[in-house]
Amino acid sequence: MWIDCGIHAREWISPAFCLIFVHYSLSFYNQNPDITQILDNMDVYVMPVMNPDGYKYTWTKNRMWRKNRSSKKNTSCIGVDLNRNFDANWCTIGASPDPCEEIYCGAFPESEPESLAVANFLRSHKDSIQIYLSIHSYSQMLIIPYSCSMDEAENHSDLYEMVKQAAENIRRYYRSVYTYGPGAKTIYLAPGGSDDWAYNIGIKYSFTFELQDRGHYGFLLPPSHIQGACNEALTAVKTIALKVIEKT
Ligand code: 0X9
Ligand code: ZN
Repeated sequence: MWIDCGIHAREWISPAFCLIFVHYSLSFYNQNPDITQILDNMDVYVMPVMNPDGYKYTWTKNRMWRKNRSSKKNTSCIGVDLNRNFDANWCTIGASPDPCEEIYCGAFPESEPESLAVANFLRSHKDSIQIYLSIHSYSQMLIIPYSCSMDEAENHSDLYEMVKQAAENIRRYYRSVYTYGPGAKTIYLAPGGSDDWAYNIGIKYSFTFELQDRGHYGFLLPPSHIQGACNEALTAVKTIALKVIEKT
């Protein structure tokens, strides 16, 4: 299983989730039966911050920055949306060729060092990685492919059942509502995303989670909400990982 956090700079709950996930794994292996079963059956790659320059910028200059911080000749606008820079219907409707836009797709697929590095790693490990998981915020959604087109994924019913069960577990344990479904139909058409790209290279259990909240604090989720938000996401990760283990 691969989990990345912090593709988008301002979504601070996301890097927090990666850290809490690692801490939980190290603390509760051999204590909690779910995480024990997961770690007994799979290796987990965790990338805590995919967009470190952007993330730093949100701490120092502009809390609402989304993209990376790359600069380009012929424009004073900075940054590429890393979640529009992957090779999945790259730069079609839902992304922008304008470097000044928040959803700028970059000069070509994998033009950015961050997306290129992740794509290279996943390409070289695709035969062993079964689950791709990307953590974002906010809106409380569990998203499955596709987001880059209105097509249905070939194993749609499998994926749909998994996110449905994950959302039900979150609801039961924490009384929080998460919606779920294919990205293009659940949020909006958004091509060039890492989840669709990973799915297309053969990682058939591919997900994007949008964590808390549903808009009250938005990206500015207060510290007191971090643990609760991450517990919900952890429930979803466990539900999905255990399902995949059961199938194999
Ligand atoms: O638009 C995005 O990249 C994600 N939403 S966010 O508010 N965190 O920016 C949704 C990503 C869903 N997946 C793809 N678009 N592939
Ligand atoms: Zn995001």
